Amino acid sequence: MTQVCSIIIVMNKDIIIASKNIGKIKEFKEMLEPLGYTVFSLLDYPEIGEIEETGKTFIENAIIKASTVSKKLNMICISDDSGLEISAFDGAPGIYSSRWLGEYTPYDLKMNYVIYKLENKEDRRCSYVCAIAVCDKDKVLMTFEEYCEGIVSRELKGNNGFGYDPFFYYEPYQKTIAELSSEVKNEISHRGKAIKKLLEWLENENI
Ligand code: ITT
Repeated sequence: MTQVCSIIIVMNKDIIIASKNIGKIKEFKEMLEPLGYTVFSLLDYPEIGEIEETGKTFIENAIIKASTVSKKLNMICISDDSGLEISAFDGAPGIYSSRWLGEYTPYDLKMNYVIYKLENKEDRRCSYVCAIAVCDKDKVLMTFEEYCEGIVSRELKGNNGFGYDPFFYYEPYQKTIAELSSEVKNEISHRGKAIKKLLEWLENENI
């Protein structure tokens, strides 16, 4: 049965990302669709409800999401669990990044709160983490984890990207990630780097 599912994926190059996050899905599509993959997400499967992220690490949560959806759809699934780590906050919000300070609190408010808290702090380092898991039901086929290092800027800048991008200052380009084009973000970001590894793996596996 598993082999039959794999064959379907080989022929169609269909990929399902176990995510409802529009920003993430857009980045997966930007990187995978030019190479002939058709990317589906949980937005195409509203019947799959909330998945509880009970893991203690990005990788654990990525595996929970990919394996849960793989079992429900009976096909290989890919997931992304990611977040922001702020050095002066001992790595918070980390795996809680999306719900931190309230699930429905606008990101502008969350970022301005951080800027206020770091006002007199010297250590403004932060990093993005992205864990990707590929699962065939309970079987973990592969995991990747990648990072992007930055500093928390003193003001919000830029309208591209999503989430914390307007205050994530990427020193090599002297811009926030929200000021970078999506092409540049996909080159340097935690997710872009993890998706590149995923692509190599998919090609090697002939998926
Ligand atoms: P799914 O579980 O449905 O994928 P989610 O948003 O809940 O959606 P996560 O639990 O992985 O996913 O949380 C990721 C959060 O980390 C995301 O909502 C942002 O707050 C932050 N984040 C991750 N990558 C980011 C990026 O590239 N730019 C800005 N913020 C990012």
